[in-house]
Amino acid sequence: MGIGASTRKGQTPPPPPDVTPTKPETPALQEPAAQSTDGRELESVATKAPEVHKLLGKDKYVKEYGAIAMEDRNSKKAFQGTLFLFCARITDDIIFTYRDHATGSVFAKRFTDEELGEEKNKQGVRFTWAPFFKSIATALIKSRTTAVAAGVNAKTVSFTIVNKDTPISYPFTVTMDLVSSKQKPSRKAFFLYVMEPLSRSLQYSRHRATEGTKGLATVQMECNIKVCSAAAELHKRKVEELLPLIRPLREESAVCSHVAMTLGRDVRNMERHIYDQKNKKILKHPLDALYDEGGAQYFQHTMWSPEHRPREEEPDELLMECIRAAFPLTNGSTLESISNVLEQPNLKKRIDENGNRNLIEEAFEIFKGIDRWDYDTIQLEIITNGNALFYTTYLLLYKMDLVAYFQMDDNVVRNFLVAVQSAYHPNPYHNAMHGADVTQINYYIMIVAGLREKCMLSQEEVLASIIAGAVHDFDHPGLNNNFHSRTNSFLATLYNDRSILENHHIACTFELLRSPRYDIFAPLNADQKQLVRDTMLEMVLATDMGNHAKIFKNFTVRMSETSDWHSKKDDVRLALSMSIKMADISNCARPNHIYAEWAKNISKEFYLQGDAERKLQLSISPFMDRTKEKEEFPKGQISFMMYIVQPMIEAISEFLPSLSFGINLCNENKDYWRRKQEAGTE
Ligand code: 8BR
Ligand code: ZN
Repeated sequence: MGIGASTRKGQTPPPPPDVTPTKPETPALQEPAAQSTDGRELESVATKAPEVHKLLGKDKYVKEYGAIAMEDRNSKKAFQGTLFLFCARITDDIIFTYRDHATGSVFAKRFTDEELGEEKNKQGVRFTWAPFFKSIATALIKSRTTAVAAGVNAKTVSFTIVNKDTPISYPFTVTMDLVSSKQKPSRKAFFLYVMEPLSRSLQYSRHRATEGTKGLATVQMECNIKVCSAAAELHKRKVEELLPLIRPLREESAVCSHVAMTLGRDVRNMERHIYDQKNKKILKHPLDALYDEGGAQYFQHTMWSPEHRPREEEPDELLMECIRAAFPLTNGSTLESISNVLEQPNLKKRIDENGNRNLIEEAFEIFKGIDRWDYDTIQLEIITNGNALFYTTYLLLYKMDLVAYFQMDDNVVRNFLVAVQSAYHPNPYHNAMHGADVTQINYYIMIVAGLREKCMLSQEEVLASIIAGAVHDFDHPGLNNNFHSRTNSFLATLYNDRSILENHHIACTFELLRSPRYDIFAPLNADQKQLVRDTMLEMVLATDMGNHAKIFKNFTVRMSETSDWHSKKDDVRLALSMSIKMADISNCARPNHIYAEWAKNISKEFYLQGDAERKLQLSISPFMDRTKEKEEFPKGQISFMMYIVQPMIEAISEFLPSLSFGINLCNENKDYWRRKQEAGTE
């Protein structure tokens, strides 16, 4: 039986009762509906905001029925085709659809309220809306119209608009355009113009059959759920179709990014050497000056750590100004529209004169993703010549309006962020780009995923959390805590083998903050300073993976005991610690092309430590022996994900459910290594 069967005689809903208008009908629209375009796609339909319609009778005769479907009896053959009239979900547009049974072609015409008003006037229909809709609905229910070909790519249906109180009637014609055919099938069009009204029509019949037991709202909701799951299925299939095409391209692009990133780093190092040679002496970094005065001893972690002479980069003045112009987002502006500020006359002129438009535009494209889990730190690092940490943190401080709120000095903020960034060594993994990555994901968990609301964070805590992300691996030498302990390094002695590096990262940061040039917290009062400091200490120290089991257990116990995460300071700090810890290892739960890049980086760093251990005739730490890379590294990553990352993302998803997508991503990354292992054993 064809599609038209859903409205067989006997199951056809009865004609709607007469309307008794309670208020005068509005002839023209008060609020015009959004402009419709012929090629509207499912996605855009789904994201449009609902609108209040104003056409009297539309609810009753079109919307309430969901869909009125009729058979076209034009031909002698039964079920020649089916005509639907219904309101689109979300947009509430009125849609006429015709599906021809013989050819499978689908024709459709969509009207916004405004467009239908114009069409009604154009065709000279003088009646108000109620008789208009009633006449069309009745004609459809009683199969009193037919779809007639209007050329090859269109069908026309004609209605007679009557009003029982007057002898006059008006003709009204709708021409529907071809939207899907055998030659050019469109699954989306079929779904939107046939499946959706059909399932609504079925639901409506069910509602009639079970009247009294289920409300119409429930039936409509059930119908919408069905329609949405079918749409989701459609999208899933499309994604599955596209994935095999995208994967190799991503891999290729990852290789290019990696080369660009490594070359960028080498070039910057060369530049430093050339500069030093030319100047015959090494200029003192302000941090070194601080250490001369007896601060934490900067480069004394171990003689095995490669020499690092921080050089402060000059951030791009105009790019910073554009960031300040775009953030905080003001009423009505969205991340999508931030590039509009680049067209502000004063900025536009200077950008054009300065010649940095490409950099600024590209950076702004990346900034649009600041609220996304796949924010492109790697690309930002490449295009800004190694300044991803600076710009990401600078942007976040302005986006969260913290600079204005705490009356921070913009120059001090710059000095501080430049110094923090330059304190990161050009290690393969623990470099400034990792700092940027952790800052953004920690921000994501706090602001986008909802930790701030759940813990009712104060502005001081938000500030502390952002800065904690930025500084959390400050001056990391690329060798881990265990190496420091085993080699009796200066820092191991200083911190008594307890969270050696983490103590160093945060101690150096506060050492830097002692100087007015860098003291971004100077405007805060004593209590605020204490709160920021305590929060930062707790967060950065929590990144020591040596304390992972303890912190994780603490968190799961508190999860089982309480749902109030804001009343006790310890709970707030625990939640923030989990956030930065998750961010620190989040690369394993990021899209595979991002994860693969970080995995490559961490393996390089592991092998450099392994080389140092070999030279020292120490036993080589697990997963750090480059001669065993092929068999050990995938295993190590799989175990790390299974025993550390996966439980972490699962626990944090229970805490903030919107993060649960990370579980699948982590599984995909595990599968990535399993696939590689299988390929290796074939
Ligand atoms: P840090 O970044 O603070 O060092 O903490 C993360 C630690 O987890 C790394 O130093 C490393 O020992 C371990 N790790 C492993 Br194993 N694989 C990792 C990965 N893919 N990403 C991040 N950390 C990883
Ligand atoms: Zn880290």
